[in-house]
Amino acid sequence: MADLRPKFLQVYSVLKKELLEDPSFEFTDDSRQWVERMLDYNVPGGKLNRGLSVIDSYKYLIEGRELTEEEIFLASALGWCIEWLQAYFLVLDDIMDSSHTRRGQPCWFRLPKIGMIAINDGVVLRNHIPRILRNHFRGKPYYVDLLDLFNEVEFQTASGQMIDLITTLEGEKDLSKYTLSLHRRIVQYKTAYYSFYLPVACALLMSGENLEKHVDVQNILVEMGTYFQVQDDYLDCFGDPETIGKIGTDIEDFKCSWLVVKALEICNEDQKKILNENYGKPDPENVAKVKALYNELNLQGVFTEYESQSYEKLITAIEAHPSKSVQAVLKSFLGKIYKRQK
Ligand code: GPP
Ligand code: MG
Ligand code: MG
Ligand code: MG
Repeated sequence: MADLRPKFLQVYSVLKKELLEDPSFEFTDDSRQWVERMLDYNVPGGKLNRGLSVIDSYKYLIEGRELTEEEIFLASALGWCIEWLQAYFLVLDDIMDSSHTRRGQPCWFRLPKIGMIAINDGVVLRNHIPRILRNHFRGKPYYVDLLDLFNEVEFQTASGQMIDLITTLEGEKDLSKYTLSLHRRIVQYKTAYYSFYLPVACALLMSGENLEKHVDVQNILVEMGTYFQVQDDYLDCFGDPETIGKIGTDIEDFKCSWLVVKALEICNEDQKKILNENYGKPDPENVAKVKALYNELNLQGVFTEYESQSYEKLITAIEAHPSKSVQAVLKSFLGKIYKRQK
């Protein structure tokens, strides 16, 4: 498939320009510069997998003909809406998780003179999405469905983020509640819907499909998203910060990570004591003890096993789908994340 990235990046410039000339706000030079810098810092610097997947998926869905320039533009605009949504989530998530770096640079709120203005920047990023949709999709028959989809997915993500956060509350730190089923619930909501279902759902709407008829596709994508967040949890501890562009904080933050859930599943009583004494503390010595225990329990091996099993299960589920073009969409998505290092 031809490289979609250059065209996709051109569309970013068009959308940014429109937002910087938004007639609903009387920009001053200062405010325009603020928004432009904020967008360039937070929106386009990631892997762009979610955004590019909209165009990719749409191509498979219409099968057998070239996309028109208009279709490429519209699929890219939807892809960028997802990248905007992601930027909004990440700006806020990094504050909530006390993170330091993101995409190989300091988190936005860590920059001088940004601080808690980052919260409002997150709100601005979020509000850009319906403006992009209105500018380019208002006349389309699927406009209402698009708005509804973005609202629904944002609600699901915020709900997942809420469970992710309230399980770590000070005074209620209790590892006995960290089970695979709690982990599943958290990651399904905080990650899977917006990262996996949303791009494909956008492509389905653009190709005239009714989303209610594609619950089976949603189920497979939620499975894939769960696998993706398990990878994220794994990389938080075992990934190379240079490669993933961020420094892990899950152990310090007492997160219900897949790693701690697995550790609790297989550890003996002495090892459980080490976890209880060291998990969720900011001191590097405590963190090092948790990491040493993860190594002792061979969690890298446990993860490798999980990874190949998930892959097999997903491929089986995908190949059971009646439509070859839907299969192609899902396989292409899976291919992008299997054994990822970043
Ligand atoms: C990823 O969790 C989840 C999100 C980015 C959703 C945030 C949702 C909000 C409503 C703000 P994570 O903290 O494991 O991601 P990372 O490892 O990239 O920080
Ligand atoms: Mg985070
Ligand atoms: Mg988080
Ligand atoms: Mg993470």
